[in-house]
Amino acid sequence: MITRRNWLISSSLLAAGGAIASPSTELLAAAPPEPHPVTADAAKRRALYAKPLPPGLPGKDYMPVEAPNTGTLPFTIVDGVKVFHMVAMEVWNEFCPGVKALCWGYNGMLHPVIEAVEGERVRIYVTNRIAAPTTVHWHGLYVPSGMDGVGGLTQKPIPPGETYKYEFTLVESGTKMYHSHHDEMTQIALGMTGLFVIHPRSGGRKVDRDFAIMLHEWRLDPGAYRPNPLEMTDFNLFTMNAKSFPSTHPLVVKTNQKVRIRLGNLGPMDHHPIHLHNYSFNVVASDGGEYPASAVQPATTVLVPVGATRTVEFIAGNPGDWAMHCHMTHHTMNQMGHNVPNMIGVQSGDMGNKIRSVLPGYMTMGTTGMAGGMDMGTIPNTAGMALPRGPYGDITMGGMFTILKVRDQLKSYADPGWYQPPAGTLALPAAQEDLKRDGINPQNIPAPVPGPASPAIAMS
Ligand SMILES: [Cu+2]
Repeated sequence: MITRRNWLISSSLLAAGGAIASPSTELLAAAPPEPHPVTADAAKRRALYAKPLPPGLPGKDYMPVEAPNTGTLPFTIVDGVKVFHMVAMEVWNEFCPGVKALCWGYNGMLHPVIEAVEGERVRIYVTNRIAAPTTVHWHGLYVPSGMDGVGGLTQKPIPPGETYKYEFTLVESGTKMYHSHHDEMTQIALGMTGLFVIHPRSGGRKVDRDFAIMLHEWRLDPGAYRPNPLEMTDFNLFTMNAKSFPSTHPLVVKTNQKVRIRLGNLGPMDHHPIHLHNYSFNVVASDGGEYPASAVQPATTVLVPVGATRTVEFIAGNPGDWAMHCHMTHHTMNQMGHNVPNMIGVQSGDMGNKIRSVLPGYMTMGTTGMAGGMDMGTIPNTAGMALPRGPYGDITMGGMFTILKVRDQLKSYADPGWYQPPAGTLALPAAQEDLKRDGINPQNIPAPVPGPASPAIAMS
């Protein structure tokens, strides 16, 4: 085999001998690239699973994932094959209190998880109960080409009312996905996506809790009841398993549990930097497989690109209520942050009602920002600034936001309510004696830097 070192030596010898020092294409072609370890392993697995292994069972061969706010598809076992039946259908989804829309999903759910075990054979029936032809593509799975689910390319789209059969052996473990691959712009925008979790045959690295969360973004115009698939940039509902905060069920864990969170993104356009407060987690895998140990990264934010999964793991050593959210600020604001004139510093008075009398649906931004609330009028089916209440006041976040609730004592994984911080561990108004001791005089506030004079604006 020609290694890079050999090649350098032979090149320098050639150069020393007065020959032309450029490498011949023959030499370069003879040096095979090192196979990626995951690809190499997959080749072994393909050989190993030429004869499928018996179906793995939850609780015995794997610990099922927990998918807050959605479900896992049921299966039966027939002659050693795990059989699923997906039904593509319209689903009414309530994103958050007061906002619902008619979406497209499967089996009455949005983003239901398919869960299986490496080495087993699956047979997945897909019945089409939406009004348009559809397919299901198995994203990141190694399947025969004719099972890849690309409408027109690898199969005929499934007509409304018909049932197609997919069947293949799962040769790789990992956090994979599935989604419609026919009229993707419409069908994905309406919700036809989900996680496909394949557990390693060995059981893999043990954790105490294993959460699965599908990220998504939607355009739902205020007052509308159908997401708009034509939107390209200005999405206004951001969800985890199809829910916006405060409807996202918290991730409830006991102190010191080992926690895994699998994040998938098949939203139409945006990548989501998901940030977990307090904890540094390890980013351990993508939909391509487990990262080699040398590539595992500690981080507090993981970017989940469109068309990819990321898996993070950490030990929940610090009790509390810890926010976990997309760090794009508009992705935690939902509809109220969109197409609204900037009203910071403007005395808007009764302007909203006046404009709405000629322009129904008009909204006015709060004049000190969004935390002051928005003048939404009475637009139905709108995620207005009806801010979720926390233990200390309004929580100025909605959208792609949930809470990791870590507790020393838990009787169940139901929502334990708000964290009660031990004495001395809560941010409070500073005591005068503390300020004095530390040499801080609150009266000593620097004057604002003078800016250009602006005319007084009164709009009432
Ligand atoms: Cu985001």
